[in-house]
Amino acid sequence: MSFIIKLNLLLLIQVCSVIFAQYQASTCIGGDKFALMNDKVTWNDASDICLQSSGQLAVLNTEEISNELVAFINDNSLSELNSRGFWIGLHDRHLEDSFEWVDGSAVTFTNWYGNMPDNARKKDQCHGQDCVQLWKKPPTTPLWQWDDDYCFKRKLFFCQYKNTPECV
Ligand SMILES: [Ca+2]
Repeated sequence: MSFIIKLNLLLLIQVCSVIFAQYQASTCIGGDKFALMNDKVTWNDASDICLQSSGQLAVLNTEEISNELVAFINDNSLSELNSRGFWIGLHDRHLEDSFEWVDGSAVTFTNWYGNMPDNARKKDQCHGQDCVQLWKKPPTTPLWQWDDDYCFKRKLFFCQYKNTPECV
């Protein structure tokens, strides 16, 4: 009996550590929770991790959401964790140069950096760059904008949890 209790307790601790170790910082924007996750992973893995925890890769489909997330990054010096960028839920994997949000919402607001997207093919002749990161260049500017990058690159990422009770 006590063995089973101990086993259950061990499982509970393991499950809890998985749930609670996932993100290192979060903020509420418009009733949704945006959480910076712990792992540097490919865009596909980032999307899967968000889905598995009942969320989605962050959808920054309005200027207000975009500005608030950038302010959160700057106010908390999150760039010190990764100065090159964070995966967000935007991609053109289905049709080149036809960008779509992971939740299907319309791409009306955009925040591309300089001459991006450029679908550079240097490291992937077949697909080019089909996944979008929130990017800061040069590293000293507080301005974060969108850049298409190779989906296989491993980056930190933001998950979005809609209508989270703690944010309502
Ligand atoms: Ca592309």
